[in-house]
Amino acid sequence: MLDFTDRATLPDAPREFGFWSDGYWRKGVAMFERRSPGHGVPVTLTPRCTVDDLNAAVAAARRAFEDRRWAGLPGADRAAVLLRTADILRRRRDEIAYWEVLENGKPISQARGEIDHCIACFEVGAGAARLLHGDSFNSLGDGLFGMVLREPVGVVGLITPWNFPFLILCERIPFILASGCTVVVKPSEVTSATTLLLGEILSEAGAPDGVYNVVTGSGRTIGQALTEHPDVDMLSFTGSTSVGRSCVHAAADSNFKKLGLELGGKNPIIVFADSDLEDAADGAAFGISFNTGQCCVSSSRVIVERSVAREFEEILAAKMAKIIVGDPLQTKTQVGAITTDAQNSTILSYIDKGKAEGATLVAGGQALDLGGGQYIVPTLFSGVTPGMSIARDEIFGPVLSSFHFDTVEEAISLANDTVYGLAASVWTKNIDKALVVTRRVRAGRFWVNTIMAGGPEMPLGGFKQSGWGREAGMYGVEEYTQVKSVHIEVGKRAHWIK
Ligand code: TXE
Repeated sequence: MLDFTDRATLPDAPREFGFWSDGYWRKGVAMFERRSPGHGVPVTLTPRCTVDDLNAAVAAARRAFEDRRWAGLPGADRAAVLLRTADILRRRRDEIAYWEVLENGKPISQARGEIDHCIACFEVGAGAARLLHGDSFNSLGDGLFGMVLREPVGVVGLITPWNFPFLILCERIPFILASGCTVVVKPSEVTSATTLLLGEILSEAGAPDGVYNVVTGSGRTIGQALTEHPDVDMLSFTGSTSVGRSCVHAAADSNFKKLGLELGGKNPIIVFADSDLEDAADGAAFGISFNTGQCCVSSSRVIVERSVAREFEEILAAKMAKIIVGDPLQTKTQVGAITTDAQNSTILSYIDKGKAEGATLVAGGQALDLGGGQYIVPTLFSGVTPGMSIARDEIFGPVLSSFHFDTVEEAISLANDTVYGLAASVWTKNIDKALVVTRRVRAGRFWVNTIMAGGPEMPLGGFKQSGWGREAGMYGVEEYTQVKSVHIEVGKRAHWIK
């Protein structure tokens, strides 16, 4: 019996999972072995599903949608399922956090906090299920009445990444289900366990068979087949900008499925001289180190007013040196392991590029050997110029680049000098500067004197090449609907044929 409390240890043998389709666990034929990025030992076995498995899951989701076993229920009944799911998640919180840690490498205390956020997503989703409504037009004259109905889009395909396997899932599933849609999820092959566990949890909460299905496997086979599937009405994809682009092509070449895309970011944090520099440095250290910087909204570019740049960087470097990097199963750990070997190599190669291109290394800059697993110390580069690769590319690791500015215009222009537009933050005690920057920086999520704050009531998504559409809150649930204009004649028709 595994212990999921603060005494949690590694499993003796990897846990084997089936995949979840049409309300039941199904046995995989070939399996994928996942090693814990924090320890290097095998922790889970998940199925490498076939395209036939995917087709069967899409067919189950289609049946569950068309016979109205889910969409036909009152919103209150869908809400009840989502609220019961929140209750079960509360009960199984430490267990889900445990598998998340073993597959992803994030610290256990962070993972538990994320499950709390997921519970809130289900509660907000339940509210959305009850509040979702259309519109009416009583302004078309006495002879005509207009209604705008919101209807579920249908069968949704959901492709999720490895950085927040359960959190990204839960920022979408409650809203997909609230709208009345059914869903087939393809999680990242390296972090599928918690997405699979949600199948039995939703079933226990009363979701009818076929409403939520999970097909595991590689992006190139299962993911690609889902994006091309002619019987999937909408695809929500979170991952790299390059795969996001291939989703657009696949949608165009198949059935013009509706798309929601949350892609990369190179997010600025603007620090003015009049800010509380201690607060801003704490925000910047958190913004780049949280989840080892493997976060689409990581603040990876700090843009600081030149008059305080040296002082700010000293405070920031001192704070970064105090961050506790280590074993993700220890509750005191703040920064855990890098999730994949490929990502680890990418981050280390960008640290080398930063040095080679002439930036000054102020903090970190090296891997940490803990005798197993892969760790990188939070890193700060100063004197970064816009042409450098560490200035432009999404590194997706704990590597922060510092730029200096003299005027508000210069700060805004540096912040917008990226193809991305996911998130941004500004630190100042001057309300005018805060508002000017908030209005002018192009990003879907914005923080003033804070960072990565918020809840599932607020929409999330990006401008520019960071994606299309919004997830969470009422904006999120509406993405999974389409509107139908209904025109009702009142009284006797005025005849065309006299
Ligand atoms: O992402 P992929 P990767 C960025 C980040 C990172 C880079 C590469 O910069 O370094 O992407 O990470 C599935 N058709 N982000 O390679 O490949 C895949 O199985 C359909 C930012 O891991 O985009 C997984 O489930 N699906 C990001 C999901 O896509 C395909 C989070 C994401 O993997 C597919 C992750 C295909 N052809 C990475 N190929 C964020 N916005 O948070 C792969 N997949």
